[in-house]
Amino acid sequence: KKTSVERDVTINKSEFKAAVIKHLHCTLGTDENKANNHAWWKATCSAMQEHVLEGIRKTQKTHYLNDTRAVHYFSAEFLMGRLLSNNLQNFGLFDVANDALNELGVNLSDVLEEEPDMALGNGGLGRLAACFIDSLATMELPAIGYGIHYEHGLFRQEIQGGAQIERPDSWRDYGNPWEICRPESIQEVSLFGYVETKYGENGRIQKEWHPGHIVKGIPWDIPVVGYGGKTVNVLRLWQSKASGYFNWDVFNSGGYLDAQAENVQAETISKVLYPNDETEAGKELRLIQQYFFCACSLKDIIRRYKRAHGDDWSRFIDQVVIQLNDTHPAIAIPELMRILVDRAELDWDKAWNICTNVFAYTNHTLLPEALERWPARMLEKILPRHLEIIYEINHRFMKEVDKKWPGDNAVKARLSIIEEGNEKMVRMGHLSVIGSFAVNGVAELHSRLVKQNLFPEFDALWPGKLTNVTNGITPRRWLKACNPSLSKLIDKKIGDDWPLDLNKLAGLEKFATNKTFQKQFMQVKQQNKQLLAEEIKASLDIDVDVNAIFDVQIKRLHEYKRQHLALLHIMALYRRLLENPDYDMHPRVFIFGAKAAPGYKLAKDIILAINKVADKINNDARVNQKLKVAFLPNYRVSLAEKMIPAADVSEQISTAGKEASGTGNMKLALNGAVTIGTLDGANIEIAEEVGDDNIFIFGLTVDEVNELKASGYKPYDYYYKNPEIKAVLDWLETDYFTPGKPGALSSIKQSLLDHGDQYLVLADYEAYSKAQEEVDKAYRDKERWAKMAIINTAKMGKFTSDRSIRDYVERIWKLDSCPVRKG
Ligand code: 26M
Repeated sequence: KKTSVERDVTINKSEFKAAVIKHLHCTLGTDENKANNHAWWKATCSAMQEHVLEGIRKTQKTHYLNDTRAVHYFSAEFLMGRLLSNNLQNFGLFDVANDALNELGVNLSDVLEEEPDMALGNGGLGRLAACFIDSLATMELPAIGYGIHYEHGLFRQEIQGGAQIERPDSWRDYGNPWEICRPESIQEVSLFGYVETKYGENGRIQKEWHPGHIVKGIPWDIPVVGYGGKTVNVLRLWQSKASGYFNWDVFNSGGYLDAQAENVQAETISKVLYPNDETEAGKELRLIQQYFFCACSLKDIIRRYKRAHGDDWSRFIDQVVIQLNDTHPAIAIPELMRILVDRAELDWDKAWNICTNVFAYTNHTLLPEALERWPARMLEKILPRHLEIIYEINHRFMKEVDKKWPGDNAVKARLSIIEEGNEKMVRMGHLSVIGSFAVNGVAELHSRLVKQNLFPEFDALWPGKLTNVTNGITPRRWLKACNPSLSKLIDKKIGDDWPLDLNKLAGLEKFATNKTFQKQFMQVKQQNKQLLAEEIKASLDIDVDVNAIFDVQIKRLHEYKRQHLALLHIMALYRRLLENPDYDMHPRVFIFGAKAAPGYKLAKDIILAINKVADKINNDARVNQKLKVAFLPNYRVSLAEKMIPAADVSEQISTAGKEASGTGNMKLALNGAVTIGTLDGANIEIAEEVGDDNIFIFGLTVDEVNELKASGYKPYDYYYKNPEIKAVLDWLETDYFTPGKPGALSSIKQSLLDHGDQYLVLADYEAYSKAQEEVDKAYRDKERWAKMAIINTAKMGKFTSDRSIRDYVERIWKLDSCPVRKG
């Protein structure tokens, strides 16, 4: 059978078996008779790690010998998920491993389930970083990811009495077989202290930072195996440790701190991932985390550069580009200035020229509460020299602004890095735009809004700097690995090179109306629904009918994403069924997955409400043949991989203008789910690809949202005008869903009526409800639905992260690929 993927690693079943046994014996010190699935998992990882390490060595040697320009992807989050199945898949050894383990009496899928997710991210932004490094390795581009080696990733979610409880995530407790510690590359990072101003003999003012603390950064490398297994890049994550250095002069007035307490402080830096997404936390430790990984990573980059180029900085901008994943790593800009000006003693202008040719910045949100601002006082305490540098950057920038808009103080106030007010704040977005040569949004609409609303004057000042790169997802994980049945069907129909060239999926379109193919496609969907039904039974003890519509909403819980809009509609369906037992609807299962930030009260109340409503509906014999609700706890990458292949309907219902892109929308459509969604983020581009007949678009547009808000939006009008809205909101306040506890869910009603319904849930309700009726109607026409589902898969070519990376490479990074070959 022909395979179009050239592979670097060839190893047969018996060799694989021998390698696994060897590691069972020699790495784990156990044997075939004693080993449980966890031991088999570790032994299989170790067997793979031999190839992985060989791949890393060859890749690094090749990049070194070719003195390649490389992209350095700085991100506070990398949401990697599980690695074994991905690495097997990308080395082309999945079937070999499956057969080998089978002969040993071991089931590979059970073994894969042993692996804890690497959940070092909150959601979209972190998962995007993981998809991007997969594409970079697959496309054989010289690249490294830099981030934080959190001891605890995103919390594990438990549901108790319907409410979210957070438990620590301990992904490394029993050892991580993939990571490689690199003690030879340990770095030291300074914090706190004060700045001394000195006058050099040449009259040059010299600044010397006398730090109060120095911490060590220990690098751990996670392999990133490209598809085909040729290039293996790394993700380098920094762990903090005490260095033993403590400047008593600085702190002697602050009282006694014993050595052990200092260790605890230093090690706290990489302890835990902040679980906020889309809310700026403003905590000292968060700023220290950001600086810690940026400083370590810059030192690492400079050490590598100097090995090849010595003290000559002139080629730095040819060799190094740094992509800032949101503003979380923006402190790298003043840090590089500090290194160049204070340490390398370059003039300011030379140093600034280097900076502004090295950094590029991606914006991921317009939500004002998510835009990072740090109190100047906090920066002064933790990074006193950096604050001075930021002031200097701003001073020079203000002069540039004055040239363009002479005497215009209002524009200066708007553009300044420093926000004046009660407390002076440093705007990290402004610093990022000023310090970068390119700034991008993550979908067409979002990038337009970044230009028009967020940074309009920056766009006027530097035309062309603000641009768009639409997000993407890796089809290796999000179709080939997570949906093997569909992948094999596609292979048979159009060949197996689509994972490297996703536009090839367009070849499926001509089969969209073919009865046989429709049947095969929908049979695969049915199988995947069966698997998810078993998961739902096991985790929630709910029986669901695989002939029902599986309607899936999976994403972080946030008001702007409007899970509560879906909830109101579910309650309305329930009410319609109670009022009219013959109410005509195709059976439907609403399936949710969502974590709420621990401090986000309303988000947690929405989770509680979904679970309470689910409880009632699922146990109400009057309706539960037609309606079910399942909230699957602990939504994470590995659970997404089970939910996405089983979805019929994809819920993408954010308020227009609020979801920067969305990437779950792409994953679901790629797996043949039909979207019900607003004209927001990448939904717009998905609609362009699949065509209006193959998506259910509803609701207000960005312009209509703005007009409605400008004209004075009154949610009560909708409450009084629409009896269904009134009925379900009033219902929420009774004790029907929370027996004995009336009012337990009333915060949702309050937010929609008394607190102004910021995200226009009530304004979009009727349109959503109508669109859902259209979904119902379409699904009942089996052929129509099969055609829609197939076209969704066929038209997702644009949304491969390979295309996103190609955009970055050609338009921003200017990189060449570097083939890694045997030897
Ligand atoms: C901020 C401060 C303190 C702690 C955490 C944060 C923080 C962490 C993550 C803030 C925002 C974070 O992520 C934002 C995010 O995930 N944005 C999403 O990015 C995706 C990839 O571009 C888009 O598809 C989503 O639309 C966008 O919401």
